[in-house]
Amino acid sequence: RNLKRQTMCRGDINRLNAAFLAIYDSLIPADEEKAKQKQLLTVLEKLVSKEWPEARLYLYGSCANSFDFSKSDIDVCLVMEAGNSDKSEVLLKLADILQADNLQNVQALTRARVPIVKLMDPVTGISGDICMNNVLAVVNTKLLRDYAHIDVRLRQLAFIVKHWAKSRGVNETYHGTLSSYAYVLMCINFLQQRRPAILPCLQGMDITYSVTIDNVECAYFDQVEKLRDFGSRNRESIAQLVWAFFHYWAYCHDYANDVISVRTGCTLSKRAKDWTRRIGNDRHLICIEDPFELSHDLGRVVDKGPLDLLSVPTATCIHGHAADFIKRLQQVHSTTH
Ligand code: 3AT
Ligand code: MG
Repeated sequence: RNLKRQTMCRGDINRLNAAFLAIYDSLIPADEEKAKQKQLLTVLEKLVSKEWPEARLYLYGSCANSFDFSKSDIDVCLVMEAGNSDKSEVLLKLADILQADNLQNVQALTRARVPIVKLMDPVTGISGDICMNNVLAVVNTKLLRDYAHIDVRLRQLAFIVKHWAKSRGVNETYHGTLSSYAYVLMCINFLQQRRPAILPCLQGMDITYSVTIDNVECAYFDQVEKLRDFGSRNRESIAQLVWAFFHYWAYCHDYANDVISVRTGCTLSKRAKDWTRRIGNDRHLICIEDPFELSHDLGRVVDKGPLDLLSVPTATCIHGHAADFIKRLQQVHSTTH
């Protein structure tokens, strides 16, 4: 009987694996789409260098960290010495240049927390945002991309989690929920803590890459091609990991006292970071340390009553959805036995 039960369980896992991998495959952008993104970047580079020959453009965010879904917008960072002009002036000028070149829906949002110019390219159909001198984002993009190269299960898990978060409406910082960047960090931290570990802690290893940006030192081991076998002792499948991910964040993480920390590969105490009470709008209900800007809590945006979108606290919501999810898995399980 036990043997039969085990075989059935494996059957369930295989079915779930196939379902998750099908979702993952359906979300991966096609090669032509990546080529179009490069084509648009080249057009933008030409326009920018005519006005500012020293300026450079970098892709960052999901289009460059390998966690992008098909048909995503691109995030571009303009890096240049602004001289006497401030960011707003440069972005307004950039918006004029883009408009004159027939890019569409061009809009300079100079008062946003991260000022940007929005655009849509009628040739490739791709939309994007251009920010300025946000070099830390370019570097944290590289960190995420490097982690993704170590074990394919990170990309698979992050796709499923992002897909879940977007479908559930819990991936919108302006509605008091977490950013995609925060969810990917939760995936990395979770895989660092599996036993055997599936991901290492790159910032705890020998340093092979180091840059200092705005007085923040960003240093870690980036020769990830040498770590391709790192997770091979752990044979967990994507279905097991998705289940374990929700189980871990629903029942095992101590939200009241702990901080999620990819930099250390484990958790830190909120007390040590002094993230124990609300300061202004920063509530520190779910604490996620930025891997480089250590005073930056990516969970600080999480609200207790995420405005009109959700009527329950996000933390409870994440627990609730995960609990739902697990209940459903258990139902699948019991109906097949
Ligand atoms: P989507 O595919 O667009 O949902 P993404 O990976 O592009 O996901 P975001 O749109 O949340 O992620 O953010 C774009 C990039 O900006 C990702 C990261 O490099 C950087 N970033 C986002 N939020 C923060 C933050 N709070 N602190 C530092 N960098 C951030
Ligand atoms: Mg993005």
